[in-house]
Formats: sequence, structure tokens, C-alpha cells
Amino acid sequence: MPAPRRIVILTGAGISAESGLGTFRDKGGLWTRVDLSEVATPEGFARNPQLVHDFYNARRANALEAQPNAAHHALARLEAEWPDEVLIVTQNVDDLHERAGSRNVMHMHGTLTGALCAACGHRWPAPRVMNPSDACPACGAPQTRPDIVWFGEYPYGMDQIWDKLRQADLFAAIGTSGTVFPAAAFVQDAARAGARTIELNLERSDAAADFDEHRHGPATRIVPEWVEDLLRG
Ligand code: BV8
Repeated sequence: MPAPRRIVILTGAGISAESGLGTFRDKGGLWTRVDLSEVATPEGFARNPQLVHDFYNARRANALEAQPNAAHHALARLEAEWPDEVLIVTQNVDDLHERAGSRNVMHMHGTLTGALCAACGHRWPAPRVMNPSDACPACGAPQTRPDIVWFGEYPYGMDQIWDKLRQADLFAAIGTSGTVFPAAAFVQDAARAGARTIELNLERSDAAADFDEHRHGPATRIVPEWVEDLLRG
């Protein structure tokens, strides 16, 4: 079996957990404390934009204070030293992959560092604190929102992601519970295209049965070990 060449890696909140950023569905996770329909849906934003901005202002502040951990750095090393493409598709809205040095990163659920005008579609770098009364720098409408993909909205870059999954030789999911679609189906998309698949997670996820291989434990231990094994061939 030739060494896997093109690698696609899906990351979720678990890879940033040891950087101090919360996960969603673990014990004490974000969605166990906040009603996601209030703060992560367009309907929730329409009902109470101040609540939603407050929620994302708090997460933006946390993300800015957090540091990339050994798992983020290991993936940046893999991209730098691997002889072929390494693509990270992240569900995370923090910028820890980029701050660890990864360049080939797609944020399918948007980013905390981005702002979007709901009226004209203009995008610009988000200020640290956003308010419903902020005027769009392009059209002036007070319709600014975080550039985040909420439930019921179409994730970014899907055609390119599906294309990369079809070409992948190896697909890895790191730190994700496999509950949110369409990301949770990427392992099947990759397997159908003939890729080997591996789950790296603190514990078996709901989607564990879909993977060929598994490595369980904290990301800061198992991801550097996995990268070392890949690079040693
Ligand atoms: C859409 C916003 C139409 C940003 C988020 C079937 C097909 C298509 C859609 C659906 C479907 N069924 C249902 C839907 C609708 C919905 C959905 O999936 N609902 C779920 C709840 C059932 N999906 C949508 O609405 C999506 N849009 O479908 O558009 C469409 C249709 C077809 C094809 C294309 C498009 C939009 C989804 C995006 C929603 N936005 N967030 C934000 O606020 O952050 S989702 C939210 O969940 C976050 O983005 C988060 O990243 C994501 C996934 O969660 P995880 O990252 O996995 O985090 P979680 O806490 O769940 O798990 C953490 C894991 O880490 C755990 O397993 C834990 O064990 C592990 N861990 C913890 N510590 C560590 C660790 N691992 C290693 N080391 C550690 N130290």
C-alpha cells in the first residue's frame, strides 16, 4: 500500500479544548449551558441581536487570549514537512491553527475574527466588540453580524471541501463528536472515495464505527504522536 499522499483533516472543538476554549457537548460544554437556538441560529439573531453579539464577543475575547497547543503545532509541522497536500477543514471559529503556522485552513463554520453585513454581504475584520447598532462600513446599515455559519445556514466552501474529500488518500477527524452535519458525514464521503480514515479524539465519538482506525486520548498527546508516526513513515 503506497504511503498516503493527500491528507484532509477535519478538526472540532476538542483540538482547542486544552487551549482553554470550551467544547460544546461535553460535560459543562457550551450547548449544555446556552440554548443554541437563541445564539447560533439566524432566528435567534433576529429575535435578540444584542444577546448574540454578547455571546460572540465573549468567545472572541477568549479566543484572542488562548494560545495554540501542541496539537495545533503538530498539524502545522505536518503541513510543512509532508511531501503532498495537507488540508485542514475546521469547524472551529478560533484562529489557533493559523497562529500555530498552518496555512492551508478552511473555516467551514466561519471565524470570530470576521464580520459580515446581513444587508449587503460586505465582510471586514471584526472589531473585538460588536454591537447591533454598528453600521456596515460599506452600506451603512445597522445589520452587522459575526461572520459565523449558524444552524440552518449553508457552511462555507462546501463544493471545494467535497472535491478535496473525493481526492483524499487519508482522512482524519480530530476532536469532534461527529454530531453536526454536513461535517459529520465527511468520513463517509472520504471512505467512498477510497481514503483511509482515522479518528483522533478524547474518547470514541458517535461516529467512531465509521473510521478504519482510532487513537483516543488528549489531542496534545495523540496528535503529535500521530504526526511523528506519519512523518517517520
Ligand atoms: C446545514 C457556529 C444545509 C459557530 C455551529 C443532515 C445534513 C445536513 C444538515 C443537517 C442534517 N441533520 C441536521 C442538520 C442540521 C444541522 C445539524 O447538523 N444539526 C445537528 C445538531 C443535528 N446542520 C446545520 O444546520 C448546518 N447547515 O445543514 O446547511 C446543508 C444541507 C446539506 C449539505 C450542506 C448544507 C450548519 C452547521 C453549523 C452550525 N454552527 N457553530 C460557533 O458558534 O462555534 S456548529 C458547532 O458544532 C460548532 O461549530 C462546533 O465546532 C460544531 C461541532 O461540534 P464539535 O466541534 O464536534 O464539538 P463537540 O463539543 O460536539 O465535540 C467535541 C469533541 O472533542 C468530543 O467528541 C470530545 O470527546 C472531544 N474532546 C474534548 N476534549 C478533548 C477532545 N478530544 C481530544 N482532546 C481533548 N482534550
